[in-house]
Amino acid sequence: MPDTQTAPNPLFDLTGRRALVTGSSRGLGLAMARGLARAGATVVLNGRDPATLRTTAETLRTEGLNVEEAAFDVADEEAIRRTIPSLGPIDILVNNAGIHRRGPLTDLSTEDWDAVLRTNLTSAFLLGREVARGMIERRRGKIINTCSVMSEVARPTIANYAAAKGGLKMLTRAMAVEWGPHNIQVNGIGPGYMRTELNRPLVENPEFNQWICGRTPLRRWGDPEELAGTAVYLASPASDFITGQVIYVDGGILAAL
Ligand code: GCO
Repeated sequence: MPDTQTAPNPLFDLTGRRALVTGSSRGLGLAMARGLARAGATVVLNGRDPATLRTTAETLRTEGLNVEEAAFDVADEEAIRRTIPSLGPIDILVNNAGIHRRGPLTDLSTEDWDAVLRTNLTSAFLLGREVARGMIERRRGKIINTCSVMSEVARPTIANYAAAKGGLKMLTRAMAVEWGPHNIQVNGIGPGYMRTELNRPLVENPEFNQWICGRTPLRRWGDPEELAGTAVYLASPASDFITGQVIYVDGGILAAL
């Protein structure tokens, strides 16, 4: 009789699965990558800078986790076409890479608009299209798109980001509808205000910090590690009948007026 106290719960066991997590050198992507690896997956880390990616990979390896490295720009279609086939079968794709280029809409440059849409939205299409081909052949796959509370609401100075994250919510549903017959589940994770490098200017702004904590029912910023459980859930057999959904990990901010 197996020792049920220590055996991983098969509902959440990712042993033998290979996951690609984009933008996983740091922040939300690193937290989700660590969670998936702790659940047994071999995780392919991604970032644009090979040196930063190597440092992160070595840290996770010292924790006894199985990780590989794939440095490429998720906005670069040719790099995607070249790299994805070399990674071996990908069972779990987490489209997490994202950037911010904040500024008033009337002053927003077309370059800043295009850069955010390409990295935060188009990349999920490019990677999803490439990775789904293998998932369709194997008749099994999990795709998780990092959406945002900005998939539902907006605030001034982030129109490009909100448009991209709103689009990513609908791309999640479109992927779910199109690839569901192939037993591929596609869902989104919608972080609330999390303590990340991208948000450091906001966390360190006393007025913004007070506003966000006041608007958030749990009265605090989230920690990136608080996304890991939802990522493992959506990557595991526990969510095999869930697709086309976005789970918000937001401290309740979307529930509040
Ligand atoms: C901002 C923040 C948000 C959060 C996150 C919320 O400028 O308002 O950076 O975009 O990072 O996306 O889900």
